[in-house]
Parts: sequence; C-alpha cells; structure tokens
Amino acid sequence: MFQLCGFAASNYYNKVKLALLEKGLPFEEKLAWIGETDAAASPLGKVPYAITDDGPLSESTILLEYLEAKYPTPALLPADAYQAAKVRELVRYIELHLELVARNLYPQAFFGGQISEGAKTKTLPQLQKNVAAFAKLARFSPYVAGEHFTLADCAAIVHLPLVSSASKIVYGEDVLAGLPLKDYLKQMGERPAVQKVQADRKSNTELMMARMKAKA
Ligand SMILES: N[C@@H](CCC(=O)N[C@@H](CS)C(=O)NCC(=O)O)C(=O)O
Repeated sequence: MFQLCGFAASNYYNKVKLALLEKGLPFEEKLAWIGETDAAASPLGKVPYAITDDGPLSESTILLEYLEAKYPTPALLPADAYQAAKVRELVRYIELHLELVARNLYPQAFFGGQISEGAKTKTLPQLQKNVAAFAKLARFSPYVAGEHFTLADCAAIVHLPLVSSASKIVYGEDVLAGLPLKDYLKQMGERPAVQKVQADRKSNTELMMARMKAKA
C-alpha cells in the first residue's frame, strides 16, 4: 500500500494527498515531522516522501507523476501530450515561480520571525513579475488548466492561498488580487477531497504550532 510520509500542515504533502484522494486510491499516512524523516527515503530530509510497493520515493511532483503512471484512471493529466505538458507547465509555475519565491516570506508571515529588508525588497518585484506570467497561463475556467480537474489544481489549491496570505501579511498587498482566486477556492472547497485535506491541515497545524511553542 502507498504510504505517504510527512505532516498534513505541509502544502507539498497536501498536494500529493489531494491527488490520492481525488483518484480514490487506498493509502496510509505516516506522521514524520522535519528532523524525523527517513534519510533513505528523503535524502534532503524534506516532506513529503513515500514508501511505495516499488520502493521509497521523494519530491512531491515526482510522487504525482509516479501515481499517474501507475494508476492512470481516473486521470489527473490529459491524454494529449501537449495538453498534459500545459498542465505540467502550470504546476511548475505555481511551485517554482510562485510558491518557492513566496516561501522567502513564510518565516515572518507564519512563524513569528522577521525577514531582512533586503529580502523583502527583492521578493516583491519577483513575485509580481511571476504572478503576471502565471496569469497568462492560468485559465480558471473553472479549473486552473481549463475544463478538467488536473494536477495543476492539486498544486493551486494548496499553494496559492499561502502565496496570497504571505504577501498580504508582509506587504499589505495580495500579489494574487488580480486573479479570481476567491471564487476558484470556494468552488474547489466543495470537493470532498479538498474538505478532507483542509480539515486535516487545520488540526495538524495546531499540533505543529503547539510543538513549536513547547520547544521554544
Ligand atoms: N521540492 C520539494 C519541496 C518540499 C518542501 O519544501 N517541504 C517542506 C515542508 S512544506 C520541507 O520539507 N521543509 C524542510 C526542509 O526544506 O528542510 C517537494 O516538492 O517535495
């Protein structure tokens, strides 16, 4: 059985969990906080990682690709090669050009830390540029890639709210304000898989914060 390892407060963990739930695949969750990961399965110590019937595997997008290849139906990638590449392009933009850039803001936005003025000044124009580029690709009609729920939605649902709130908290400006994110998330929130991921994220985040407080 596919074992998803990590913790449900993690957006990358939730991207994979959402795909598993949307595909209706059986899986187990194994709680592994940062610092408690399996070095053989996740050499960088990041979450998520998985123990599959074929062996250990790390990197969330690689996990998605593995699941899609191994269990092709229901499909979260279009059959057409170009359309599938367009979905992968969206996933890449969301993660590399939006989430990873916004991640510079997380220590201050979510964890009570302070980031340098230099980092703040550098990150805002990067985010603005990358959001403008993403806006040219994203469809939101009603799904990120168009008419069907795809892997791009698994990424968008977990990452975009963080990009939005981190920029609001740190800059007082939502860099995603020009996108129909609110309506999109409302619609996605009607899906049972999304509801399950959000409920688990909430309770695991409370646990994570309590652990952080106890350690401080
Ligand atoms: N590229 C990785 C990113 C995963 C990631 O950064 N996960 C965070 C938790 S949300 C983590 O493990 N952080 C600890 C670290 O980077 O050492 C993936 O897609 O799986």
